[in-house]
Amino acid sequence: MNCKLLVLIIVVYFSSWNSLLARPDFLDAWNEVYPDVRASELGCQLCHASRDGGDGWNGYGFDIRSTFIEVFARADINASIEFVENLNSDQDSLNFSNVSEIRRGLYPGWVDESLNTVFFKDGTFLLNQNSPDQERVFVEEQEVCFTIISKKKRTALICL
Ligand SMILES: [Ca+2]
Repeated sequence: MNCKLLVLIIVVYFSSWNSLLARPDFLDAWNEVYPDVRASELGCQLCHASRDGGDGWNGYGFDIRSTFIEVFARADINASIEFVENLNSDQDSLNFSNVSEIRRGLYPGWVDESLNTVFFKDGTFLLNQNSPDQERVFVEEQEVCFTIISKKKRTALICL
C-alpha cells in the first residue's frame, strides 16, 4: 500500500473518531451544568436538528456553538453553556430565557409546532422546522403566564 494513502486513511479515521467523541462529551458537559433535568432526554436533539447530531442546530445549540468558538476559542464548553443562559435562543414569544426553560423541564432550543429555525455551519438556515418531540416540553406559543405577588412580597410566575 502506498505510504501516503495509508497516512490519509489514518488521518481520516482519527478525525472521524474525534468528531464522534466530541458530541457525547458536549452532552456530558451539559449534564454536568444541569444535572437531572428533563431536557437531556432529547440527547443530541437538545441542540442538533438530527437525532445523530452533526451539522444543523436549533437556536440554542447554535448559540452555544457560536459562543464556544467565538468567545471561548473552543476551550471551555461548560462556560459556553452557562454564557447563553439568559438568551431566548428558541425565540419563543413569551421570551423565556434558556435557563428558565431548562428549570421548568422545557426544551430551550425548540418551540411548539413548526416555528423553529435550524442553523448550519455555512451560515444558511431553514425556517419553519418541526420540533423533534410532540410531547409538551417546550413553550407553547398560546401559553398564558402571569405574575402573582404574595402578602410577603414574594413573586411567582404562573403559566397555564
Ligand atoms: Ca426560550
